[in-house]
Amino acid sequence: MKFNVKFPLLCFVIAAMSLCAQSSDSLQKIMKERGLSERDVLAAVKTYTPSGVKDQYYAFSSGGQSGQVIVYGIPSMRILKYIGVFTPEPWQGYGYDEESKKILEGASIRGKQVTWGDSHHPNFSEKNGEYTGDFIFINDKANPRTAVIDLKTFETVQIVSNPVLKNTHGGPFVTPNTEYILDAAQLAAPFEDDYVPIEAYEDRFRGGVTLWKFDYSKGRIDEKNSFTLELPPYMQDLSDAGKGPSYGWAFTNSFNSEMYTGGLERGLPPFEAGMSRNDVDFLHVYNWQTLEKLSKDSKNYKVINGHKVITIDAAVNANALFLIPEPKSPHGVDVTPDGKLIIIGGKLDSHESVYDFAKIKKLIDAKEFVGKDSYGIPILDLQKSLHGQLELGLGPLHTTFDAVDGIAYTSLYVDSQIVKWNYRDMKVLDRVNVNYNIGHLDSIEGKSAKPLGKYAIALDKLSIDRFLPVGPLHPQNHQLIDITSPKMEVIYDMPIPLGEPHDMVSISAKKINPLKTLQMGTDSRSGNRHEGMTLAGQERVERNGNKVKVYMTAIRSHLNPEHVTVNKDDEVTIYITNLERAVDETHGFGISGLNIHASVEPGRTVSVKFKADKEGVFPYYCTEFCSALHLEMMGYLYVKDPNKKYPDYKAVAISKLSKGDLEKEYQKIIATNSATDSVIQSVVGFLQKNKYEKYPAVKQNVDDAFVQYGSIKDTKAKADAAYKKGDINQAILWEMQVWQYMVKTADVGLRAKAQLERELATPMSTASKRGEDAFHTGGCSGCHVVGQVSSGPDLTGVLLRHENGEQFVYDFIISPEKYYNNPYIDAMIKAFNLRMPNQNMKAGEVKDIIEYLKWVDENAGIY
Ligand code: K7E
Ligand code: CUA
Repeated sequence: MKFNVKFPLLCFVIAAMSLCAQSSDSLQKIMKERGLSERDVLAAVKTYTPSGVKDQYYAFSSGGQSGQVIVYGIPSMRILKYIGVFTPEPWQGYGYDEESKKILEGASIRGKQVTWGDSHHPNFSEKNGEYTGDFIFINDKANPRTAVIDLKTFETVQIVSNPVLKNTHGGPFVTPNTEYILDAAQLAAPFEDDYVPIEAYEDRFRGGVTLWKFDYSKGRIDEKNSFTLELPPYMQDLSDAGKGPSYGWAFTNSFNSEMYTGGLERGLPPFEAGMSRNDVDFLHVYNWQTLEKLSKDSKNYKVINGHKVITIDAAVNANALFLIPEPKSPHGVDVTPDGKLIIIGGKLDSHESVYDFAKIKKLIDAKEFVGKDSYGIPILDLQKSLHGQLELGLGPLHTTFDAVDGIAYTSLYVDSQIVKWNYRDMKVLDRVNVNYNIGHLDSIEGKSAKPLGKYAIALDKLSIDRFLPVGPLHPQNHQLIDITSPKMEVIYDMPIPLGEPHDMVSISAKKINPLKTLQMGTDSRSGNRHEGMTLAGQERVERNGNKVKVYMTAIRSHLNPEHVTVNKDDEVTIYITNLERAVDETHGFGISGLNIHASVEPGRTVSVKFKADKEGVFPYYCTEFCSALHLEMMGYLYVKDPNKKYPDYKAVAISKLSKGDLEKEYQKIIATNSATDSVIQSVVGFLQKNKYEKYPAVKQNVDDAFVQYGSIKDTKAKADAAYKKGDINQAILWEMQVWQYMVKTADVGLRAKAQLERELATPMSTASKRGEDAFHTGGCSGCHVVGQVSSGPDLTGVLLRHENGEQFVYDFIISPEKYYNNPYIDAMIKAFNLRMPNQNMKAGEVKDIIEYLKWVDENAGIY
């Protein structure tokens, strides 16, 4: 393999990164120390994403046996979130708060709650075959369930369990306008829930594909209007929906057309031997639009477990179900972006088989069949259905597509490779080794009607020797591959330490627009207002018999109420509302020893419920480090036995200070509060003068600040009342609370002010924008903070402070050491105890920085 990047080019790359010439020496040094090749450095440049910079693409990967979905960014491969789906996830309170418990309980299998899932295939909602970025669907193979994740909140909002299939795999594959979500069976079993001996396999065991109707406007699966197509017990596998010319049709593989049932204990060869005996299995071809019509007339279906199952006969009679032989025990089936061809991974056959939908349709229309299977399903001729077959290597499994027409990437499980090939003229173009044993693979929006290409991601099953060893259970390996040039190149390895992800999908970040906070009082799982929404001042405890409801609020940095007393055996529900409006000010709520936890994001109302079956004192507290007083964000739940007598305790006097000392302390806090208030007033004045309400993001923060500020009046009244009564100690405590509100008001207010300043600032020229970057990357911001004196002086007005300012600043940045004896500079050095170092800046960079400083001055009135 050739790799022609020589030092000068690398130098150019580095120069383009606006590092100074000298840095290439240190780069060489680091490369040597770390044993990096030039190719490694290029790979790093392709994936490295500086602090604060966001990725271009989102990846949503299945979390395998963890039952979760893993979200990460491409190309940085930084993990962003694990979304709890089939499995409880404590951080998000998923499976611990009442709203999410309901979702998990809704996913019970025959009344039994299953707390793990084997998630395989995440897929996006689609419009015209293109990803919309509104929803992600994911299946659980082990316990046949399908989940809906709303990408406004990145939360699971629904899980449905399959009423007739006992094990599914070919799902959730989405039709081009998200009309239906396919969920195909894998391990055949009786539809009914009763016992059936294996001897009745051909009679009573069945495969099938469930078509879950999706109500896009509600964002939920409509179980009533969903149905299943009965299929022979051929062990169906992966599926895909047609699009374009194949719109309305869907395709499902199978691997046991032999209907072999094994039985080592009966002296028979195992499943694996009998299931791979025939040279071919069956590709199922069916028309979901016709099936939808059949589902409206009861003569076409049986109702099993309250669910419509369209019979094989009804589907065959309506010309909606056909079989085509496919090379033995295939795995993946992928419809090309244009919907014209269907690519089937050989698994036990070294070929990819490409079927031509136009040819299939012609055979169907002409009713040209080579026979019927034992269930009466017409079989089409393999050769007449094929566009072609191409030998790719050992164990071809899955395929994804490039932005360039005709280019596909296929994983080879046994060979541990990705093959790039052209499915139009059936030619292999390139291969790259991956580490090791790849299953699915993806390219950006690769399975949609409009793939973007750019990167491929290999989902490797084994990592073996790639990472620091962590015991006999090894992480999986996701490898990022640059596919922009003819030769594929692995540029990043990311261990996935959470289950075995089978598949993933990726999407342009522009298509994902999640909420940053919630509307006050929202139940995030339903999107509606929560019945337990509690605003400031509405906090209370209500009792009805032995049912106790606590309406609690959380705001930096206290929970209200802070003490809750209930009787033993009460049934307690606590509703918690986070009153914050500021982004990322999440509070958590945990009670010690009761297996209770909730995550309460700004605006959210969530509830927890438990039976207080043990007497005692149970501390509760906020579980997110939300502010400097986070540890103080706590309270106690007391569970009393109503039949027991408890001794009486008198509250102990808190303060041992003399009256005079108390008075001094009181005056001090009064002074602090009035000083803090004047800061707030100046911020408020600025915000109001500049019409903050016109800028939604700013308004959100200002509103939040006002919520904090609004609490001051009552608190202050309490302080004054206590002072009047002569309880100075109490007055001090209330004044301290006033100060807490003020600090939080000021905190959010200043954030809003900074935001507004940005909004109001004159637009930056390209040069000043470059200058700002150089200011940061060149190290200036290490000592200088614009608008503020820091380790170095504030640079606002620096161009005006000196005679011939621009020239002076330019010369000073280029060679500061020449000025160390200049009296003004010398005074500065003494004041800051620091000398401006030579940052080895380029002339162009310094000029840009001066443009940036001019922009700062233009906006200095605001800074
Ligand atoms: Cu090939 Cu479930 Cu799609 Cu595993 S599946 S790899
Ligand atoms: Cu709220 Cu910690």
